[in-house]
Formats: sequence, C-alpha cells, structure tokens
Amino acid sequence: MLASAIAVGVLGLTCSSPSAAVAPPPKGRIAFYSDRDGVLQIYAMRPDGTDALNLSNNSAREVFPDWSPSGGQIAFASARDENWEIYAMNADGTGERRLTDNPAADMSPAWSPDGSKIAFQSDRDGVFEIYVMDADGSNQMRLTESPTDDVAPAWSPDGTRITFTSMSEGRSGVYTMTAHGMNRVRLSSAFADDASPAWSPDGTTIAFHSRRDELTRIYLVDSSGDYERRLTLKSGFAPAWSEDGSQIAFYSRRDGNAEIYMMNADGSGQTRITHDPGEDVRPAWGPGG
Ligand SMILES: [Ca+2]
Ligand SMILES: [Ca+2]
Repeated sequence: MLASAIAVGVLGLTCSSPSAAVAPPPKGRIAFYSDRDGVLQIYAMRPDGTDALNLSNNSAREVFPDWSPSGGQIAFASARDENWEIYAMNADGTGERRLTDNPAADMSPAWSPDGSKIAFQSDRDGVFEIYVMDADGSNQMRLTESPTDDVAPAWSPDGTRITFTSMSEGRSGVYTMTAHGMNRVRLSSAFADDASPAWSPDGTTIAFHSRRDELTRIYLVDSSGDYERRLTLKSGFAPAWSEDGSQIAFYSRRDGNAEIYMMNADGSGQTRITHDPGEDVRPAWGPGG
C-alpha cells in the first residue's frame, strides 16, 4: 500500500514536471523574415506560429524587422532600391515609407524605447558603423568611429545605452555604449563570434549568440558584463525578448532548416513555432508579449 502510494507519487511528479516547463500562453506578435514564398520577406505571426502573414509583399529582399514600441509600426531593411535602405510600415503592411536614401547598405534598424529614434548600421563611410536618425529618417548621425565593423544595434530599455556587435578586437564581441556613442565597453568575455545582442526589458541582462565550440548557442550576460551563462544546449541564433521578459524567441537549424523557436528566459520549455521548409530567421517580438 505504502509502496504503491509512493509509486503513484513518483508517477505524478513525472507527469507534472514536463507541464511545469511549458511556458504560459504567450502574447504579442512575432515578426521575422523568411524565403518561404521565394524571396526574403517580412512576416508576422502569433507566438504559436499561426496566422503568419507576408507584410512587406515585394519582389525584393526585405530583412531585419523591428517593432516600434507601440507595436503600430515595423522598421525593416529592403533591397528594392538596388541597395539596402531602411523602411518603415504599419504593422499590417500598409503605409510603407523609405527612411534612408544612400548608395551604401543601410540595415538592422532598432527603434528607441520612446519611439523617437531609430538606430541602424550603414557602411556609407567605409566599414559598417552604428548610426541614429529620427524615426522619420531625418537627422542621420554616426555614433561609432571604428576601423572595423560595428553592427546590429539594440537599445537598453531606458534608452540611455546601445548594445551592438563589433569586430574591433579581431573577432566579433558584444559591446555597449551610450546612446551618443560614448563610453564603449566590451561585455562578453570570449573571442568567439559573439553577436546579435538584445537587452532584457528589465535592463539587467543581455542575450546574444556565440560560437564557443562546434555550435552557435544563446547566452546571457549581466549588463555589467558579469555572470555569463549558456541558455541553449542545441543551436540558437538572434535572441529576442518578449515584452514582459519572461520568454525569448530565437531561430535555429536544429531540425534541419531555419525555424523560429521560443523558450522561457531560463532556457526551459524550448518550443518550435514555425514548420516551413523555407529559411525562417531573426524573430522580433512585438509589444504585448
Ligand atoms: Ca542605402
Ligand atoms: Ca523553416
């Protein structure tokens, strides 16, 4: 009797622990880009992978979506003008407008937390540097001046700092600087192709991906530069936080082709949310999530 009660207890634990790892129903919409319809385009879907819509709907390549803080608009980069330019559109794909007009590659837009500015990368002055402009494309200004590439800007939630990827010490590393381009600091400890940083909504942590052995995986580092830890054992790229900070979307080729996944912010509950033979990459989690 006692033995069977213990057995039931153990069985009960075994049954309940997988469900304990499952994330609560996620909110918001996830934008990403994919070649599922032949050419790279911007899509948005529910966090369960349903209702995926082609928003940019163009014959040119369109990549790197980023939501405005209100969720009403999406900035992205488009090759429709024969070189990369930054565009913005309403979240339903209407109202497209070009924000940059430059023969160089203008890419990786990142909306500031107050919605007034967009940081981006451009090689208009030779190598890639980080620039910032007003959200209507005016007042374009360079923030970095480094002999090697500085790319992939992302803002701190209070808008005072920008994290980015730089090649300035030989291999790519995760750095931060002030929103005016000052006080540049390297955060990640390894010279291991650390890239694609994303600041947590509470400001304490930066997620990024790094190739420290045979796989590129997702890591966290405190925004002070301390306490690095690995979140994924399988491959993972381009982490993007949900608005409440409880979950992280990313992409991985762990199942054969690039798909979007999500997980809890502690790395548990990793779940695939796209199921398409195309390349589904670079998620950006809109507000509400
Ligand atoms: Ca351009
Ligand atoms: Ca896919």
